[in-house]
Amino acid sequence: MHDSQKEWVDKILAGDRRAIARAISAVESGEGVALLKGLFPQAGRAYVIGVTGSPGVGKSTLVEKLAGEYRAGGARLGIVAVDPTSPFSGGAILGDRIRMQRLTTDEGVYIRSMATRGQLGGLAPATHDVVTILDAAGCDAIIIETVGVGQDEVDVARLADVTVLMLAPGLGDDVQMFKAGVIEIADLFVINKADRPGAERVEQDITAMLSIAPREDVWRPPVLKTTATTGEGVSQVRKELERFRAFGGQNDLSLKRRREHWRARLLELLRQRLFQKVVAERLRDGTIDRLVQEILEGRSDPYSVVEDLVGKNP
Ligand SMILES: Nc1nc2c(ncn2[C@@H]2O[C@H](COP(=O)(O)OP(=O)(O)OP(=O)(O)O)[C@@H](O)[C@H]2O)c(=O)[nH]1
Ligand SMILES: [Mg+2]
Repeated sequence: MHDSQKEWVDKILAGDRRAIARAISAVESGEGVALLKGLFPQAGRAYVIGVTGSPGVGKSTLVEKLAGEYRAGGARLGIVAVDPTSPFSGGAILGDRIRMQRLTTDEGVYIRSMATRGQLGGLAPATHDVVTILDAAGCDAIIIETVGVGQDEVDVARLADVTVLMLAPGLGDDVQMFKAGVIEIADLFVINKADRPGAERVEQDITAMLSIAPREDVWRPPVLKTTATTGEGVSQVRKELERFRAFGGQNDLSLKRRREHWRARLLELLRQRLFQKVVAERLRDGTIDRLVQEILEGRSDPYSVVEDLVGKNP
C-alpha cells in the first residue's frame, strides 16, 4: 500500500467523515480493493442489524427512532438505506432522507443511501464493503434497511448479525411471506403501525406460525409491536436486539452466522472475479450476440460455446 492509501486508511479508522464518504464512493464504483484490505483487520466489531420488510411498513421511521435509542446510549452508528430503483416504491430515496433528517446533523451517525441498481429487493452490490468501511471506522452498530420482496430478504440476513422482519396490519403481505419461507430468517418480528386496527391479528398469526415451525437453533424470535411514528415500543426493540447479541455470543450462533456469511461472501467474490477474468474479457464487442445467433441457427449449442470460452471440465 502506498503512503496516500495508508493515510486514507488511517483517516477512516479515525472516523473522518470525508475519508469515509470517499471510500464508499470508491467501493461503489468497484474500486477500493487495496483500501478494503487495509480496513478489514480493523473491522468485525460492529453489531450489524438488518431491518427488512415490505415497502411502506415503516422501516425508515423505525430505524430513525432506533438510532435515537442507540445514540442516547452513546453508541456511534452507521445507517445504510438500500433503495430499490424499481417503480415499485419510487420516491423511497427522498422519503428516507426526509425521515432521517434529524440524524444528518449528528456527528455520531453516518447515513448512506445506496441503490440496488435494478434489483427489485435485496442488497446493493457494494453493501458488504460499505459495512466493512463503517465497521472499521468505529461504528458500534450498523443498521441496514432493505426493502424485502420475498426471497431477497435472505441476502440481508446473510450479511447481518441479526435480522428484524417488519410487518404491518393491512398490507396483506403475511401470506406472501409464509410462501417465500422468509420467516425463517427473522430473529425478531416487529409488527409496526400498532396504532392501526389488525395488529393483534398479525401478532397471532406470527405467534401461531412460530409454534408450528420452531427454529432449529434455540433462539425463540420475539414478536414485538411498535408505533414507529410516536416511538412507542422502540426501546423494547433495542432491548431485544441486545438480548439476541448476548445470546448469540453465549451459544455458537453468532460465530456460525459469521462463518456462513464469509463462506457465501468468498464464493460470491470468486464468482465475480472468475467471471471478469475468464468471460467478460472474451465477450467484448457483441461476441455474445454472435454466439447466440450461432445457437439459434443450429450451428452451435450452448454447451460447446461454454466449453470454448472457459475450457472443458477436467
Ligand atoms: N399510522 C402509522 N403510520 C406509520 C407508522 N410507521 C410509519 N408510518 C407511516 O408509514 C409511511 C411509510 O413509512 P416509512 O418509514 O417510509 O416506511 P418504509 O418501510 O421505510 O418504506 P420504504 O422504504 O418505501 O419501503 C409513512 O407515511 C410513515 O409516516 C406507524 O407506526 N403508524
Ligand atoms: Mg424506507
